[in-house]
Amino acid sequence: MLKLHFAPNSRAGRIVWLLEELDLPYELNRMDFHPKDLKSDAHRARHPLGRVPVLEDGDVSIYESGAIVEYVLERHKNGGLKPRVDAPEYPDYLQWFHYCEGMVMPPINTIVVQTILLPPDRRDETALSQARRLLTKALSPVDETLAGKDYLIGDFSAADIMLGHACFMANRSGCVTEDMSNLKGYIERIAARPCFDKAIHM
Ligand SMILES: N[C@@H](CCC(=O)N[C@@H](CS)C(=O)NCC(=O)O)C(=O)O
Repeated sequence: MLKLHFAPNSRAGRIVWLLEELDLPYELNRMDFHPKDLKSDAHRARHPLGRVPVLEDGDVSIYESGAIVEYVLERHKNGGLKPRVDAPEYPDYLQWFHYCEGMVMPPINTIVVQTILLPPDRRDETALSQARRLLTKALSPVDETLAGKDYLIGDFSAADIMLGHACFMANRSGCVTEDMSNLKGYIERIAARPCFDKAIHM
């Protein structure tokens, strides 16, 4: 049985969402998003930085949300969520899958650090407003690619599990501007998926 090490309001939600969409059974180790759990010796043995998500599958233990998504699709996929390698959508699928951690999450990380993790007296307003601007800029091509499409490559795919989750988080931080109407609609479609709703409220 797959075992997911999870904390609420984190990227671990992506893996819950994936496993629910694929209808795969899994066990959840629910931790608090707090150093007492994430930085414990037990969790550092699974992830050297004490982060989530981590997935265990028999003798396999793997971290990095994108790697976990690919691992699950290749070893356990239940009929899809990614185009074939020779499909015309495949390059776009790869691009948007990796755009998530490569371009969208770095400014989100800074926003979380500067608004939640650091104590108020150590926060840096300049770093925060730079990150907000950068995030809005990074979302602009996502808004453009969604013109006339429900999902990033047309049909729902694992690229939406990665980048759609990041877009939902970006919207919560107020960085999706009103003129990004394609992206606003996309986030509504993502939020309306029952498996996403389950993952985000877990
Ligand atoms: N690139 C990694 C990032 C993992 C990561 O930073 N996870 C955050 C939650 S979203 C975390 O565990 N933070 C706890 C901490 O920094 O102490 C991934 O995609 O899995």
